[in-house]
Amino acid sequence: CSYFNIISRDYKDNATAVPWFPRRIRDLDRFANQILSYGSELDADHPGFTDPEYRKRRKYFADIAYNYKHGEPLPHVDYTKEEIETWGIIFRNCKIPNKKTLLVEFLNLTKLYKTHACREYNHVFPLLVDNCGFREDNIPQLEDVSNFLRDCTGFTLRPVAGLLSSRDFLAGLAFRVFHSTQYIRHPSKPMYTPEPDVCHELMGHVPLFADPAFAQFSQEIGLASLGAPDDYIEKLSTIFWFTVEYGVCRQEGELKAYGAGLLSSYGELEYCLTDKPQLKDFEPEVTGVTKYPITQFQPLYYVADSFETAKEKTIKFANSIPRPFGVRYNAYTQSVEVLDSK
Ligand code: NLE
Ligand code: FE2
Repeated sequence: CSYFNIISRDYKDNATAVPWFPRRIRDLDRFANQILSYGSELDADHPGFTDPEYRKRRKYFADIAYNYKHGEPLPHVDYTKEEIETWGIIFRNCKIPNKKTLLVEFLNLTKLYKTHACREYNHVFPLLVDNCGFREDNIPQLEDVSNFLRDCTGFTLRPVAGLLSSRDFLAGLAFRVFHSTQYIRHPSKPMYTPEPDVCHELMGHVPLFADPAFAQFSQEIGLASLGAPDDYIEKLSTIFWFTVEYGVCRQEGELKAYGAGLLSSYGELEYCLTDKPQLKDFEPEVTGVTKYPITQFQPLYYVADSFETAKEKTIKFANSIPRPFGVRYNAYTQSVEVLDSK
């Protein structure tokens, strides 16, 4: 077909060519071959670096994701007793040793959601308990969760073998596809990890992708990224960071968390609504060029009025991206249509 006339895959050799992007949902299969680092390669400061069992497990998860093809059921995983325990700690009864009194405090992440999570999150979470096996003693299967999301908003999950480039990761969102890890964090550090894991995906991202307005907002970021120049990919992934990962919103005059990195971390969820971090209104132009740390609590959060206004602002920003064409998603064929002008 004539799809690829204007789009060159080896754009790096040709500064004026439009970077390649997926046009059909099964084109996402190509990303598996171009991951930046394989999921079993751990840095020396990773808590699992010196744990051979953990590394073996990470290799197992990376391999099943690497071999996954669009349309297949998501691989079923039998989680070990220890892995389910780690999940349980995060899901419920987080034990945090209090250094001052030397007592062990029993905290409850799912309790914290009532006061700290946005309305949409609290609406969906009980549905996940009822339909997808969200329980303290069970790590939900990605296949069940993906089917649930498909029913709600058409979002689906794909397992990912390692770190994707921002360009590839964002492109998935254009198809309402979310690349999800399936391994779990190392048991020595349950309260906060800088790296995504299945707890972060399931407790953080999944509930929001079941919300229609949020799903649409996420897809807009993805569509804006297709064929965009590198500096705009950087801005879009920064916008993603300050919204989908670490977004805070105002609801009935109160601040609430909707970012997945907050909702999967007891420590940061509590911290983000204290008076310690700085708050600014979400404005894509400004937000998109803000620097942020990736291994500690965020010093600054951007506040959105609603997912609708965040979406409108993002669409406006997307229109400023220099691209010689427009894009439109065709949900019937699960493909991206390229329009002559924007
Ligand atoms: N800090 C989050 C957590 O501990 O669940 C993960 C963030 C991944 C971007
Ligand atoms: Fe994430």
